[in-house]
Amino acid sequence: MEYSVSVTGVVVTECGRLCMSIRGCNLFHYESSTCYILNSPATGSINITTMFGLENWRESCNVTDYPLFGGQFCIKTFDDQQNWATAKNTCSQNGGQLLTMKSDDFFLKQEVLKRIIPEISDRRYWLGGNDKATEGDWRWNDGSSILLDPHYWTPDNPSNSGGKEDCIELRYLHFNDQDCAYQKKFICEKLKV
Ligand SMILES: [Ca+2]
Ligand SMILES: [Ca+2]
Repeated sequence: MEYSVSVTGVVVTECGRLCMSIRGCNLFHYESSTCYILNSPATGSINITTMFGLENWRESCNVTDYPLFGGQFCIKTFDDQQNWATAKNTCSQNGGQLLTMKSDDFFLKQEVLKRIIPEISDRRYWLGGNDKATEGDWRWNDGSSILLDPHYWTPDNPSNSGGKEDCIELRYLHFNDQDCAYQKKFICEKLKV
């Protein structure tokens, strides 16, 4: 595979951001602190294992059915539909948690999700954020704050429509606040061990 750019001494999230920032970049490979950018359109099907260098990163996420992405997190999508609280429990029962997309890994996870969620499907999945405790104070399930930055949210959200949107769904690969009672697909993650 031919790479048009390589940068050393970066972390994998910077590599993802670099790819995002380069027009035409749709592949990157990260290995040994070096970021390799493929700056041309891919043809045929995309092999995410090769794309993210996973052939070198088949490290344990405790269970084999959670693929490791970006060298640091393990993500699995669940296609059965559950309300937010049930989805949260299902992730816990699987030894993980509903997916977080914090500011230091948002763009990398967005890139991963762009590739593992089929384009034609309804890309709506529960994520692990809510403002149940205090309206408008958005928190991940570990208690950390979620910024009201338009880079992360879909336009005009969070909207708290109907006064009852307290859970975050992934929509168009961004955040939308939604009624926690709705049944949705969801995404769990495990941290690399
Ligand atoms: Ca709300
Ligand atoms: Ca909303």
